[in-house]
Amino acid sequence: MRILEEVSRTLNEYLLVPNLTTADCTPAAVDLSAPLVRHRVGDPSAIRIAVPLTSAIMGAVSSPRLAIALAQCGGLSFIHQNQPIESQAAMVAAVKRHKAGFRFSDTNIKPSATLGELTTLLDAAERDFAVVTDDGSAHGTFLGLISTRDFHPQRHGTGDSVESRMRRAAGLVTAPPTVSLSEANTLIWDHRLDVLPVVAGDGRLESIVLRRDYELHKRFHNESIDAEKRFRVGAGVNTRDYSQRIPALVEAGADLLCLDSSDGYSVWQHDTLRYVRETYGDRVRVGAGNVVDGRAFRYLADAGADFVKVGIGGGSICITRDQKGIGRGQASALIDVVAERDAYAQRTGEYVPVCCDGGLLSDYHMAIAFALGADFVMLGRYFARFDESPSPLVRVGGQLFKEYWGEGSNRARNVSRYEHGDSQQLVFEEGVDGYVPYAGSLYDNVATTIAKLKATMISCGSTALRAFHDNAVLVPVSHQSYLQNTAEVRLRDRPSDPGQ
Ligand code: MZP
Repeated sequence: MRILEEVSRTLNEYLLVPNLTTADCTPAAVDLSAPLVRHRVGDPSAIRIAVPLTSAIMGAVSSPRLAIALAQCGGLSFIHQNQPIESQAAMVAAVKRHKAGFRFSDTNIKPSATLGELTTLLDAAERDFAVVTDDGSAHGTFLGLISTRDFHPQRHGTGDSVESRMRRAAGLVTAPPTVSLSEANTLIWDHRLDVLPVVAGDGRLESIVLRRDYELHKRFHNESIDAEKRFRVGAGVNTRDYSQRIPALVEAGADLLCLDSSDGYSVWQHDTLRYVRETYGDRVRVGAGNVVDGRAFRYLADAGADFVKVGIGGGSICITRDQKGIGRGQASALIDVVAERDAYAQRTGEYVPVCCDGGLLSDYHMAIAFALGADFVMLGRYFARFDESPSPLVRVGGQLFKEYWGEGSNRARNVSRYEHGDSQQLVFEEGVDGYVPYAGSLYDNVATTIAKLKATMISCGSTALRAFHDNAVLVPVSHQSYLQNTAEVRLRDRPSDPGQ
């Protein structure tokens, strides 16, 4: 037996102490891009994301719709693997088929169409945006564009006409086809546009640039508008049917895979990683986990993992600690694994990114995770609350909620057993089946989260994630100071609402 000396700490138990903010620390200067896969120290990672947020490998979270929305914002989703190989591969293929902008859409629509009609049309055509012409044909006079991300039926109602919404969202400014990405960006910002149509001399629409696509691509591409982009998407895999599932996902176009298990420190993960390396070399990238200490990180990194996921028992729907007594506070786990990641990089010259997964219940928890050294984070509850997640929206006691369940819950297991013929019985549950408050659109919420992360980094005098980690000064909070932070205590001190 060995008892670790330190107490197991959560992300809640730390606060950041500001560093000097210098004149170059502005929101525009903050770079949130992050490496996703193993690379030689000093070389760039072959897969990077512009925003360090990934969505959890869960049936209630990562659907094609959410994957597209998150990729548009610069993050990445992992399509869940608690389903037959064919349906998971079909979901991956659906994301890859979707056009990431930069291209003329043949989906034309009349200005009199309603938003409801537009949604149906765009969904059927797997398009992100529609061209609006006066007569609804490809030869009609071009009026502008409307993109799915510009409206949310739940918020705006489906009766709004495309024209009225388009005028608000897209504007009618056009650019010539020779425009470069940075010129397009200037136009987009100057005119406060979400979409910029690019029109040839004869009035034909050549392509469009979307503000979010520009933000997504600008760090990695310095190209003019020529090329058709596809969204990136990841997929979960397991240690049982990997020799069939992985080839199907690769064939469907998955950009990145991840072994999906609550405890990744196992010979099964080692064998699966070896299979990927021997079969595909470096052509297929795969992460592993979850782990909570440096030993397990080293084991998976040595076996060839492209990234390692940290977190056992901290997920908002997780009852593994109650049921099995296994886990570790997320902050303690992260500190241990990050130290080993850096030692491993020094020893081997290979940098293996670390993902902080689960228990990130507020935006500031993400900031703490990055300060402690996470390269990127994985979120379940956060994304489950949005329009784009696949789970049902329900009204309970006059309030809107989205359903959210753990992959170790009876609900997830029943889907597997009854819908997919899986014969394995669930002896005990490790996850719960519940509700999370509905929070609206992913686009709005991710934009707010990014703004908060940037503001925190600026207060800490950093404009890049690695510098933020290197320079961060953190302080553990006492129970009393934690209580002082909670809204409950602050509200108690306010005069009571006279209307109550
Ligand atoms: P959260 O963002 O909701 O706090 O946590 C999401 C993470 O919880 C997932 O990425 C996964 O690692 C973990 N998870 C998923 N299902 C269960 C379960 O049923 C679970 N216990 O712990």
